[in-house]
Amino acid sequence: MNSLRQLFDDDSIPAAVRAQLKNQYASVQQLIEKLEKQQIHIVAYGKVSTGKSSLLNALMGSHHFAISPLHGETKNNQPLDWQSMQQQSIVLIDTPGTDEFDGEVREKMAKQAAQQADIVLFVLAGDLSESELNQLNLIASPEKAVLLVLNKSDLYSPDEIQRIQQSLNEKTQHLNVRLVTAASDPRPQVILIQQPDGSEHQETKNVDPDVINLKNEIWHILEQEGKTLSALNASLFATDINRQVAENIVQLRQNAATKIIKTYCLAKGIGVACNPIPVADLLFAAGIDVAMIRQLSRLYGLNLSKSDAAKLTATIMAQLALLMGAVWGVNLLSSALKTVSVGLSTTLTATAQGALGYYATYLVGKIAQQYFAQGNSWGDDGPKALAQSIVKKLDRNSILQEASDQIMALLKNKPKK
Ligand SMILES: Nc1nc2c(ncn2[C@@H]2O[C@H](COP(=O)(O)OP(=O)(O)OP(=O)(O)O)[C@@H](O)[C@H]2O)c(=O)[nH]1
Ligand SMILES: [Mg+2]
Repeated sequence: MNSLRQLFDDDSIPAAVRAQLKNQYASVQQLIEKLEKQQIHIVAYGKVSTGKSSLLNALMGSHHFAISPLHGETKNNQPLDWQSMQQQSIVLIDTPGTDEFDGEVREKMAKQAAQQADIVLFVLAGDLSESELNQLNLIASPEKAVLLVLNKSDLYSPDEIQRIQQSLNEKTQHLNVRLVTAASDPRPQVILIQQPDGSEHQETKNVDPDVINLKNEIWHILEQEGKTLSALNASLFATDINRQVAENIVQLRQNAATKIIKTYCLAKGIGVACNPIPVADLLFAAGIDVAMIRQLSRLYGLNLSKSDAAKLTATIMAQLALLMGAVWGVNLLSSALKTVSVGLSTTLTATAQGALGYYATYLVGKIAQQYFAQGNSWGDDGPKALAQSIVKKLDRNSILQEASDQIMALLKNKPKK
């Protein structure tokens, strides 16, 4: 049994069971497709020189969009020419800022921006002017996620920020917008250094952009819209987000990984139950495991090739074979047998073997997951130690029990041969 395709075509497995496995597999495919294909469009929008281009650069941590103190640095005036940058599933779109005099063009653009974007960043460098409020009225709607970004916050004192925030809240209370402050390209700080001899001199220190609140707000909007899975691997969320968001990201990935692993485990378990193979070969019937590892690698933004996935699988198998050599045989089979309830003696051994197939794939999946979660690394102590710690951590009997319950539930209507 080398692959899912073979399994889906295998007529020793009842057609209804195959259909069910196919269904589960389709939902894993959907999850991966969302991760890879669903795009999230974030548009920066606002008056000239409010810092739209620098804000997008700061979000991505790179200098993709040109910035300049001159008004009108971002020039393309046609919405179709808007500059964009794609980072995994997130597409950032920069729009040219204009001044107060071209209301009509702006109005058109506002509509375009609103239509195309999942999230609009309406960028301000101070309080809202009347023309900005008009634009905002055009963009904001109950269905549209709009973040009102008070940028250049480094230019204001905390009191001034509070005053501007208050005014912004008053002006926008009828609208569905959220307010957030940022500093996308803060001025360097001048600091006075006092020498031991009492003399003083000035030093300038660069200040990092501050877009943490903005990133968090973006994540919350994606959460509300059920789009977090798509955003999982975007580098936008790789660093400096708050603890709760970071925990959510880890959790989200773990849940998706568990779903992938369990789907492949069940497929393997059913395959083995219907076509029992010698227990000693279980570790090396690897086709399904390779496919699982490829899917897991995508979840972690790595996208392994088939041959790299096969190599990784072989490394993990080798560790398991070393570790389990002694137990991986009669011992293990007898503990698997214990999980199968009596009264179904015809399928008893088959189910027990299926459960072992499930367990082997489960171990491979969990070890690979840990390897990916550690950034494609075995950790300081190498693959053997990692495999060992996972085997130790997992409760073998409860996994075998879950496996045989699921296999038996699926196969209970299997016609007797
Ligand atoms: N003090 C301060 N200056 C900023 C900040 N963000 C951007 N700037 C400066 O504001 C100027 C305009 O920045 P851009 O990012 O080019 O602004 P833009 O909105 O894209 O401008 P246009 O494309 O011309 O509409 C540049 O000189 C930036 O260095 C900030 O957070 N603090
Ligand atoms: Mg610009």
